[in-house]
Amino acid sequence: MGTPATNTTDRNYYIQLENELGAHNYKPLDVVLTRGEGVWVWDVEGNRYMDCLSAYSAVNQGHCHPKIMNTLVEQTQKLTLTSRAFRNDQLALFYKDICELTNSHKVLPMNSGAEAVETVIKAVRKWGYQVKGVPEDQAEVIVCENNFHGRTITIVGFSTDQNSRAGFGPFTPGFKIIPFGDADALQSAITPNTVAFLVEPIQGEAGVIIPPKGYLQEVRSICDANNVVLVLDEIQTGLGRTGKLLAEEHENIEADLTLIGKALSGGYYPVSAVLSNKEVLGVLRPGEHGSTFGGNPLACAIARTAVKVLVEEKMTENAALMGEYFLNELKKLNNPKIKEVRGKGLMLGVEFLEDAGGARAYCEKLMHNGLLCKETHESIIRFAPPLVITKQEIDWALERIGPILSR
Ligand code: IF1
Repeated sequence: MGTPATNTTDRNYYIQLENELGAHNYKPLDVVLTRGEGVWVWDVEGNRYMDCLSAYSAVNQGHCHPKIMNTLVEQTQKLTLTSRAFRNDQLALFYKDICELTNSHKVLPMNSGAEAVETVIKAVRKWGYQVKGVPEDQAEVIVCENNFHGRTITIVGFSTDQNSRAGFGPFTPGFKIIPFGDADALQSAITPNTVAFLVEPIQGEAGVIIPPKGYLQEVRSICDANNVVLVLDEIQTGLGRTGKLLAEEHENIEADLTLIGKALSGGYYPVSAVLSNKEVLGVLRPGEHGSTFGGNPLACAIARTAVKVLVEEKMTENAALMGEYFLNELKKLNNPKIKEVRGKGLMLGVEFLEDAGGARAYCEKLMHNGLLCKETHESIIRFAPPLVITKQEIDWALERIGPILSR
């Protein structure tokens, strides 16, 4: 198959090449995108779609936000990567902006969300040995059923999703799994060797699972009473997605360590970070942790603008307002096959009954009507558009969702 002189508009050219040359670790919808702006994306054939996935909440600011792009172009022409063997003029400013924004007092920058999760596991284990007095190699971290924290061997080792873990053993020891949303289960699982509880404030991949009201407050008290570090994975729920800057704010608590990523760069660059407001990161001494790209000047410059526009353009407030409207309208869907409609801010899920024929079929139909979304666990459709969405754009989406999801 020869390469066409210019980018062909025939999506099948791209699909066949991907199928022939790429590993098949994804089953994407057969739409080949070439341009994005705000909530809209266009495919190679010129069709326009509303993006209701936002790259799993990495483009909260909307596709190709011009101010973030300008920062990327500007910084790219100055300095992109120095390694952490030397300092640069963007890292300290990134620390300052992020700490002021999130009321944190220490930051450890990484690249992917999974790297931030791995980093926090190393930090809490070392804190356990050096500060809490847990015997060497006995540290326990408690996680929840149906968690999603990334794809590394250690992380999938404590997943309860067979697709994520089957065939990848042997796994890292030192993790206990408890039901999500059950504070008593956390209390019962804690031992003198427990160093941390790692949990998503709302479980995204599990299907927008919102814990009972008061759960995070109970968890906060239990961790305080047992000298257990509370780690909230806000890589998907953070940075405005649920209508608060961090989802923990819905329950007026503060995690000891918070993980952010994805929208931290507005979709321009892999940037993640471990935020701390408890003395834990201090256990990491020079040479004990790091990464080639972690905290590079390009990543830091982009992240600074990405959070700046999030705040300046009141995207979090918009997510709360538009999310409530979107949720209330979705709840009006009149389809006996719908089991539940739920969400917080612009993190919404429509769950179908098992015998509804699967959420994927609905996603395919929505795609043919100009709306891109993704099913999770066969029976749930997630709706998570960029936080810049307007009421008019939500109405445009509802005009398409209504007829399709009501059948
Ligand atoms: C894929 C899922 C979502 C995350 C939370 C850590 C990470 C993620 C709460 C790791 C990443 C991504 C991974 C991506 C699809 C997407 C996803 F379907 F996989 F589970 F969003 F729900 N914590 N989630 O959601 O961050 O290393 O990817 O930067 O693996 O296909 P990452």
